[in-house]
Amino acid sequence: MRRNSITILKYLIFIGFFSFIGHLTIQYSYKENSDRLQINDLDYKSPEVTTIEMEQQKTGPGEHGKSIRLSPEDVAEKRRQLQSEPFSPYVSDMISLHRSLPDNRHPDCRKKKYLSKLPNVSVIIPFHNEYLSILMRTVWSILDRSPPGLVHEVILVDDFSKYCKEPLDSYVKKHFTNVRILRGTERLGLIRARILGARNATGEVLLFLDCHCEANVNWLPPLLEPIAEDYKTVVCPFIDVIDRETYNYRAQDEGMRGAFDWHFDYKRLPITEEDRKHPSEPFKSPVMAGGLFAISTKWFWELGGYDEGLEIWGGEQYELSFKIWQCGGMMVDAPCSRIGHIYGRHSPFDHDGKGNFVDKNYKRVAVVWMDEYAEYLYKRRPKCRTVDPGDVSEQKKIREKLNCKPFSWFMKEVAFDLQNYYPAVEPTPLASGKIINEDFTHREKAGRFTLQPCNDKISLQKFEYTFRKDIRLATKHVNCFDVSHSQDEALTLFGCHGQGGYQEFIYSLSTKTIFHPSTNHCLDYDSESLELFMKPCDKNISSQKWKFDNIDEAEIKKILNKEQ
Ligand SMILES: *[C@@H]1O[C@H](CO)[C@@H](O)[C@H](O)[C@H]1NC(C)=O
Ligand SMILES: *[C@@H]1O[C@H](CO)[C@@H](O)[C@H](O)[C@H]1NC(C)=O
Ligand SMILES: *[C@@H]1O[C@H](CO)[C@@H](O)[C@H](O)[C@H]1NC(C)=O
Ligand SMILES: [Mn+2]
Repeated sequence: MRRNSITILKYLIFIGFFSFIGHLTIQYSYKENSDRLQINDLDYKSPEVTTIEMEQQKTGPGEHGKSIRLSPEDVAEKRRQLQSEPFSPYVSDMISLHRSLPDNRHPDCRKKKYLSKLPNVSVIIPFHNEYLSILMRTVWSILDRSPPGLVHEVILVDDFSKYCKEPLDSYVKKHFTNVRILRGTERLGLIRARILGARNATGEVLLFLDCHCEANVNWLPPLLEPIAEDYKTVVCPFIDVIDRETYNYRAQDEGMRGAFDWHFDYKRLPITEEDRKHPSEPFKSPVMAGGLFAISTKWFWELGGYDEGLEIWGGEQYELSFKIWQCGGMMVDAPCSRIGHIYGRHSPFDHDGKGNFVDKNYKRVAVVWMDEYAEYLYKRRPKCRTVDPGDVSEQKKIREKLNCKPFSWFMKEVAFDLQNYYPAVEPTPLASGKIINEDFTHREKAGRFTLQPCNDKISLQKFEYTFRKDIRLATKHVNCFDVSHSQDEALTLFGCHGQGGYQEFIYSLSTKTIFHPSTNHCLDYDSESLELFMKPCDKNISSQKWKFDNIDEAEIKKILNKEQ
C-alpha cells in the first residue's frame, strides 16, 4: 500500500486619604424603580438584601439579565427599519433602563460589611456615538445601585459624537441633577477624553467606566474601601459579560490577575493559592484590564494622570499600572464589585488617520518605565524599536520625583509568575513543524481541523509544541489546539492562554500518542471525514500515532518526565 504523509491543516474561518473606624453595612437605596415594584410591600431586612429581593420581583423583557430572543421575522423587520444602525440597540430599547440583574457575586459577598464612611466618586464615562438607551442604562445602573451620597457626580465625556446630542441633553436635564456632559471641540480619543473628564471632576475618587456597562448589586463600596484604607491603592471590579445581541448577563469567570505578553497583548494569570482562600477579598493584580477602575483623585494627579502623549487608545493601562506599582502604590481586583460590559460593541476610538499610534504609545511606556525589559517588547514589535516616542521628559520627571522603583522590581515582586506563562525569551519548542500521521492514504477534504497532504509551503501546516505543553500554530503564535467537551471533543483552535486545561497535550516519545489530560483521551481522526477528534487512547492503533518534523527529545524528557 502506498503511504502518503498527511498533515494537520485547518482552514481558519474566524477567527487613604480617609481612615475610619467601625464596620457597618452601607445604607442602600433604590431610586426610581420601575412602576411594577411596590417597595412598601417588602419586608425590610438589611438594605442590600432588600434591594436584591426587590429586583427578584421584577418582570419584563431582559429582567434578571436574561436573554431577549426575537423571532426571525422581527429581526428581519427591525433590520429593515434600522438600516445602517447596528441591530442590537433595538433590543436595548426593549429593556427597562432599570433592569434587574442576577446577583452572581461569591456568596460571602452578601455577608460583607464595609466602612461606614467612604470617599465619594466622580464617575467618568467617555463615549463616542453610543446608543442612548445603552448609555442611559449605564448611568441608571450606577445611580440605582449606589449607596446615597457616594456618587458625587457622573461626567459623560462626549468625544465628538455625530449623534447623541439633543435627545441626550434633554434626557439628562430632565432626570438627573448630578450628571453632566462635557464636549471636546475636536476628536480627543479615549485617553484624552478620560483626562478631560478627570480635570473636570471634583469628587474624592475618580471612577472610570466604559459607556456600555451595567453596575451590579452593591458594586461601589468594594471599590472604595481599599482606597479609604490607602489612597495609593487602585481598585478594579470583576467584569461580567453582557451579550451584544441578546443582552444576556453572565459572569466571565471568578477572576484572574491582569498581565501582558511581550507583544503587549493583555493577558491574565491565575489567582494565587493564598488568594483563593478568601474569595470575597480584594487580591493584588499586576495590570488593569483598562476600562473600569477606581483611583483616588489625589493619587491620580500625583502620578501625573495619564501620559498626554498617548494617542487615541493603547498602552494606557500599562502606563498607569506600571507607575502605580513602581511609584509606591498598589492595584487590587475586588471580587464583590461586578460590572457587566458589552464586549465587541464597536471600537469607537478608531485611527482617525493617526497612523502607527499604538507602537508609538507602547514605545513611550517602554522608554519611561520598562528599563532593560523594553528590549523584549522591541524584539516582538520591531516597529516599536524604530518609532519616535516624542518628548517623554515630563514622564521621566515624574518617575524621578516619586523615586519610582525599576521595572525589574515590578517583574520580581508584582508580576512574579508572568514569565512562567509569557516568558520574555521564548524557550525553543519541544517539537515543531508538521504534525504527521503516517498511516494514512490521502484524500482531499476541506472543512474543520482535518488531515491534509503534506506541503512544506503551507504555513498553516507548521506547529510548535511549547514548554507550556500547548500546540501552537507557528505562523502567528496566538492560536492553540483546544478541545472542549461541548464540541464533541473535536480538535479546534482557540487563542493561546498558556495555562493548560483544554490546551494541554502530552506527547509520548514511546507510543507517539498525543494525550489530552482534561478529556483523558488521545488525538485521533475520523477515517471518513478526516476530521480530528479526541478518542479513548489505544496505543495499538496507528490513527493515534503522530510524528513531528523536528523534535527535541532531551527537552521533552525533561519537561514531561513524569508523563513519558
Ligand atoms: C464629595 O466630596 C467633596 C470633597 O470632600 C465634597 O466637597 C462634596 O460635597 C462631596 N459630594 C457629595 C455629593 O457629598
Ligand atoms: C467643568 O466643565 C464645566 C463645563 O465646561 C465648567 O463650567 C466647570 O467650571 C468645569 N469644572 C471644573 C472643576 O473644571
Ligand atoms: C495491544 O497489542 C498487544 C499485542 O498485540 C496486546 O497484548 C494488547 O492487549 C493490545 N492493547 C490494547 C489496548 O488493545
Ligand atoms: Mn467597551
